[in-house]
Amino acid sequence: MLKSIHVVTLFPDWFEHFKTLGLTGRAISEGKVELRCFDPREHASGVHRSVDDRPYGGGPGMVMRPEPLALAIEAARGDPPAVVSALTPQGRRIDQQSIARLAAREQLVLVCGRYEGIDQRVIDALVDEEWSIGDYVLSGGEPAAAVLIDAVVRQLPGVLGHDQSAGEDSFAAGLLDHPHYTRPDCWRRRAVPEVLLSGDHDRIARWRRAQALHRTRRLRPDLHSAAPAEPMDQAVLEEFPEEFLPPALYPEDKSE
Ligand code: 4HQ
Repeated sequence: MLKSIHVVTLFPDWFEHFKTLGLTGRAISEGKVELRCFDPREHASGVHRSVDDRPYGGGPGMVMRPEPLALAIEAARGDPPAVVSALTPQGRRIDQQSIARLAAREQLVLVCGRYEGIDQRVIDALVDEEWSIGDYVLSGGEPAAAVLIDAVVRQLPGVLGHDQSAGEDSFAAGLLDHPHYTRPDCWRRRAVPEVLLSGDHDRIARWRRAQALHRTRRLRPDLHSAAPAEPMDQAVLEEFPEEFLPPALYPEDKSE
């Protein structure tokens, strides 16, 4: 189970607030997981401590210089060396299954590139795997590392509240979540679905399962085909068929 996350970044400040906030912040302050940054600039020699240089072959932008980055990665991976993961657009797309596997490791070493990227020789020599958060271009790997860390840390035992559990997330079941509602029961003439006010917890669970199935089939047919079916699914879908009309508007509402 995950104990420590080492982030190689030219912007350790990026993680200063991040590591204090929300679920991740609590997990760290309670000592359930440790987050440390390793800054290549601390390994850069010379008065200018420069960490980037112009690309061989010409062209716009700069490339991260190999030696300061390599020294930071070597400090971060420790001895014996942990698996080193870089956040890059070439990487394998992260999904919930990969998050579960990453959360099962003892240590994560996450390398965040900046500028046009990392000298390929550092990737060849020191990076074991590459991960991407999606097909769009970031200006640095830091937001991608933060996404990975957030998703991984909420998997750790005791990080979610006792009545929640990462294993019961709709996504863990391969489906999108059902819709959520809170008070008031009528807001701007929109009512909360009647079943949620019924107090019948089995019926509520069946309604939620039906909504998750409807939503996933409509919005993400790819996920829907891959999701494991529950024995009750057919019955649940007959009890709660997809509604094409929005719920009726109430004549009056109780919103503030
Ligand atoms: N990067 N998923 C870092 C990304 C990216 C992504 C572009 C990585 C810039 C310097 N990382 N370089 N998408 O867009 O992980």
